[in-house]
Amino acid sequence: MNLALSPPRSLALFCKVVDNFGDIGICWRLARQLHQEHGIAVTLWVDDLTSFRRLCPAVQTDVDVQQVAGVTVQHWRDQDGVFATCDVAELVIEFFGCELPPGYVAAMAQCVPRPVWLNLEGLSAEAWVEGCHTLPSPHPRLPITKHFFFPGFTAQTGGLLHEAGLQQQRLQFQSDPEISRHFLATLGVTPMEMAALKVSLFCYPHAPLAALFESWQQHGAAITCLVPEGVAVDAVEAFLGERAMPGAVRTRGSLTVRVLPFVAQPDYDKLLWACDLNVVRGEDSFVRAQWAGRAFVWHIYPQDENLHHVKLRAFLQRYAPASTSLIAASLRWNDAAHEDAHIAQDWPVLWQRLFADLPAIARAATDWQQEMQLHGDLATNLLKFAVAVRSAAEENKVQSAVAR
Ligand code: TRH
Repeated sequence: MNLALSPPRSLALFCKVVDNFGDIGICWRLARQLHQEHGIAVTLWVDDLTSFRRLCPAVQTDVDVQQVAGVTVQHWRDQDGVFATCDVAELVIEFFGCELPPGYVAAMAQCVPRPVWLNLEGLSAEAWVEGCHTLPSPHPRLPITKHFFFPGFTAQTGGLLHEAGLQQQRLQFQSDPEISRHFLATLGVTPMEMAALKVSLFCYPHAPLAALFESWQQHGAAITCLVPEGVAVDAVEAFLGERAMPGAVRTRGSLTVRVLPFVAQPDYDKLLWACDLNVVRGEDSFVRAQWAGRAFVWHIYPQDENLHHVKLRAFLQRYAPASTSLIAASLRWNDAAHEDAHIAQDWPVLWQRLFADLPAIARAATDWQQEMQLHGDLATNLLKFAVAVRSAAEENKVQSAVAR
């Protein structure tokens, strides 16, 4: 068998948790998928086991090396360490430009053949991504090249993370209201709260939550807002008038706010599937909301000089299900509507319009999912690219030998 033409059998995925849960959320999802669906021996190097445990309760925080769902989880403590070539995986991924331990890179450079080295970047709908996807970046001193790999929304990018059975699981869940009711009941949601319009809320603390809660109180029809523990704590506590612990609940006007436990990652999907509208943030929950087939409003991760507004607009332009009401609410929610005089409506009107459009947005979301799936899933695309890099390296070796 020509190894250069077969997918790598081992992977080392390096993840530094910059903040919150997205870094480890994405890496854990990718690690699991590459192991479970592609049979790869995966080692996930992660520096923050406490954050990891929030979304995967099986993780132990005081262990250096552990097996979780078939993946080797290695606590990444520092940049030190001397590594041998036998320590190096066939595929090495650094997430979001996190710097690999220098000793590991030195060992990579000594391997024959060299491992495939990828930098997995953040998700953006901006056009420049297509031009940068798969670009090589030779190491300044060592004979090894890293390639950039970008997730994205077009065929010229790496696509989106998407597990093989995901749509089937979701459709099964959504086709039987009893499954959803049972799931919500395990989180403490009452039948009366379930009967209302259900919204899950996952946003950053700077979101204009007071204005949102105020509008929803005046909505007329009942709204249940389900907030996992730890999300926008100050604003949630101001509404509740008590500590935002799981089980805390308060109704004012049309709006009931209930605090849920922060659930394990697979259950977070179910929460999205069970709600009529999802407010999501960052990168991973944003992608999961797209696969949920329900309307969502994205609270984008803030960046200097409002660069995130450019990213938000780039996405809204691409996202076919985005109705005028969804665009208006998304821009206002992210404080990005200054240039758009026509959407300077008051909050209650904005939300009323969006609520009226929810069924149509959910219908259009199915077409969007199908379009995204045409690009393949990120894990499979990444492996295909790794094979292409390996075979190109092999080809170069043959060419050089012939030339000699
Ligand atoms: O938590 P986030 O804001 O994470 C990130 C990071 O800030 C990162 O540095 C930045 O680069 C990125 O955003 C853009 O949002 P995100 O990406 O949605 O990740 C949240 C993860 O937490 C996701 O995997 C879903 C998971 N989750 C649960 O497992 N259970 C829960 O109850 C909730 C609310 C989320």
